[in-house]
Amino acid sequence: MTITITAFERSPDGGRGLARDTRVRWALEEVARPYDARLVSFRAMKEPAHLALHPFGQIPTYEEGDLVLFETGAIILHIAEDHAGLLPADPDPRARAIMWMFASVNTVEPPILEYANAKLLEADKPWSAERLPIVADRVRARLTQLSARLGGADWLDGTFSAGDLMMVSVLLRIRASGLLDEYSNLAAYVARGEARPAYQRAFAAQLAVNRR
Ligand code: GTB
Repeated sequence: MTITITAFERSPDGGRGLARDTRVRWALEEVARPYDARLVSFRAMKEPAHLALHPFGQIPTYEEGDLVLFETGAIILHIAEDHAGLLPADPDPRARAIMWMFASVNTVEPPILEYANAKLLEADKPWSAERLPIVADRVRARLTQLSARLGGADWLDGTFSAGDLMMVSVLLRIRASGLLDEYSNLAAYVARGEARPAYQRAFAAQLAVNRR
């Protein structure tokens, strides 16, 4: 069955791979599942046809036959449950990999998004210079904890899983700030994720769209 995802017609990041379709592309590449990408403009995302797929008018969405999904974590969990390669078969490590998927978006990503918004949307506010270091410290608090847990391991829980795919994707969002480089094991962890051939193919696919 054909899989179709949606992605920005033109990503605001200019092809740095930070929009969330890259996470879905990466998961599909890891399990060697071909897919089509339908590109949508910001305007089209808010129109009824797209809102029928995604009630919040965002990308990515995922269509496979009659199944329509939105929310990146749910999409990746569906892909991982449907194909071998992204979740361990044993129940306990499988549950832990899913735990890391949730931790990435529920615990690590929120301060990272707060930081991104503070830099992007609040830079012109009179209180911005005072607030930004506070928000940066909230990111550091999470990175310190994550760094301590990862230690010298390659991946969060044994072999690479969907938990790592999502955590690496979340951490990529903060790399340009320099905060990630304060944690050499996390910087190396992200570089390991990026070096995976499946990530490279996903990155190239989204870049091809944004270089047009
Ligand atoms: N919780 C949802 C999920 O995980 O799927 C969040 C989806 C989401 O935030 N989608 C964004 C979107 O459609 C694109 S990825 N935004 C348009 C809108 O809300 O109107 C977030 C994103 C956007 C831009 C950059 N960037 O430029 O660096 C990075 C990430």
